[in-house]
Amino acid sequence: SSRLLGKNVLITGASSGIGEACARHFAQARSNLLLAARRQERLESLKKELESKYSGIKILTFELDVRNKANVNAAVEHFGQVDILVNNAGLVIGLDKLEDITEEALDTMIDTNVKGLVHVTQAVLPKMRQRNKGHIINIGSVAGQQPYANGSIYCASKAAVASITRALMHETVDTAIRVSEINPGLVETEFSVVRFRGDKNRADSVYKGIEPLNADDIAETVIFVAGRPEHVNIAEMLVFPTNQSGATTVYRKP
Ligand code: NDP
Ligand code: 8X3
Repeated sequence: SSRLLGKNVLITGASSGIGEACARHFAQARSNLLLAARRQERLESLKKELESKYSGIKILTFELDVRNKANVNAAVEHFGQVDILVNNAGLVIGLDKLEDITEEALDTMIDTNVKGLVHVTQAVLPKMRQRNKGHIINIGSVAGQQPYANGSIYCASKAAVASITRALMHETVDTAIRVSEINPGLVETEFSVVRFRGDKNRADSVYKGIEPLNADDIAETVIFVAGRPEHVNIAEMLVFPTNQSGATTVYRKP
């Protein structure tokens, strides 16, 4: 959409999966990219690739761990004006019963998916309020609407994202700032590899017998949401692969 031309788009978790695909799609729409993640070398090679493909767009990268508030503030300072924030950085660790979840996994999920999203939003929002302009797009999950066994903390973290998104929508209702949430079902990214701590075979089994969404499918929805006219806010979207109907209801070809 030409509405995205020249916009400054901050994408957290742009080093992989949905965030990386969002970077490609916003670049194609001639937006400027502000790319953040812990693995900065990946951001640098993405930047090189997209700069050579699309002339005239500006791309900045920043090594960011969203769990660290000072690091977040430094990133947002470095980036300058943010027109669109895609709060995408997030992860799940393990598929475990509540009593088996380690303190480290608990902290990692809550600190990244909830506190990290809050840190980035807090860093960006005051300037959006000053300008009375801006769009915050949060990546939630079907898991935030439908908790499933062995997913308690991840599901809770995404339920928190839903609550924060809706509360913020209320808090900005008297402004031109838009707040949106996109809730994907199964998307094949590095998500399950991270979940199973690098066990690629186990990760692959999550997508056996079903054609999952890919990162581009979700990036297309992000672009759609971001590209509506300023008086239109897509408040919420739930996006499934065709053979998924709920968090754990998936049809798999035998
Ligand atoms: P990936 O693992 O492919 O990407 C996750 C991204 O998050 C990476 O770029 C990673 O970058 C970044 N990230 C993780 N921790 C941090 C951190 N502390 N600070 C900064 N960046 C961080 O998974 P997806 O693309 O699938 O995940 C993106 C979002 O989509 C997540 O919020 C996830 O919960 C959500 N989602 C995914 C679904 C799926 O089925 N895949 C379904 C529904 C929602 P780095 O490691 O370099 O920091
Ligand atoms: C990711 C989807 O169902 O694996 O949010 O939790 S699920």
